[in-house]
Amino acid sequence: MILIGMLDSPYVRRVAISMKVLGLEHEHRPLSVFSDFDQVQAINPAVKVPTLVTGGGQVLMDSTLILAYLEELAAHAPRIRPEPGPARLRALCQTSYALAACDKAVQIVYERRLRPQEKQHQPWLDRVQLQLHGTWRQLEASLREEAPDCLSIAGITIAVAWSFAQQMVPDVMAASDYPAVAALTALAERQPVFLATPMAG
Ligand SMILES: N[C@@H](CCC(=O)N[C@@H](CS)C(=O)NCC(=O)O)C(=O)O
Repeated sequence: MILIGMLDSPYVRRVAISMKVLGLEHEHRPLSVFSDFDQVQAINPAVKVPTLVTGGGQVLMDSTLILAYLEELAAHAPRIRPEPGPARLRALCQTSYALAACDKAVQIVYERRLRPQEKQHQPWLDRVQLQLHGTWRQLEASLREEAPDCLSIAGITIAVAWSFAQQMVPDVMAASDYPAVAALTALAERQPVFLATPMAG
């Protein structure tokens, strides 16, 4: 199996870390959807990462769909989500908010980096920032009730989303506003699988 995409993408990083937790051997090709556009396009015409090339050569994208497939492959490996029931639903809700936080932070990065300064639209940026803060507030409240294992899908996704936000839009997100999120992330980032899968890797 081949995982395509750079680890500065929170979606790629959540898959890469989960694959290590699940013990799934794979090759990682850290191609950029921007500077390696043609190479990614040759593998996946949608030019989206993460892209997984399966052992049989099929091309699968979207981190959530990739993880659903990988969890089936690794049926006997450590489980990275709770058993069906209330705990699983909580994990799904937390994961959905963490993914929304990734989407909103990525939108800010794209607006700032890909549009010329004079074409940036402040009302759009204001809206996205409002959504981003609402998302993190919801997650902070949820973690104060019950924080997930930092090596579960919910824990991995929250931690990569928060590290991404801290690195890419630090002016928008203050760690002191979201202490439970920051604490879970600090714990996660100390784990060997996180250390072996750095954003800059
Ligand atoms: N929902 C997707 C989002 C993936 C995504 O948007 N990846 C970005 C990189 S961070 C990408 O492929 N950007 C290129 C583009 O959208 O053109 C997932 O969970 O994998």
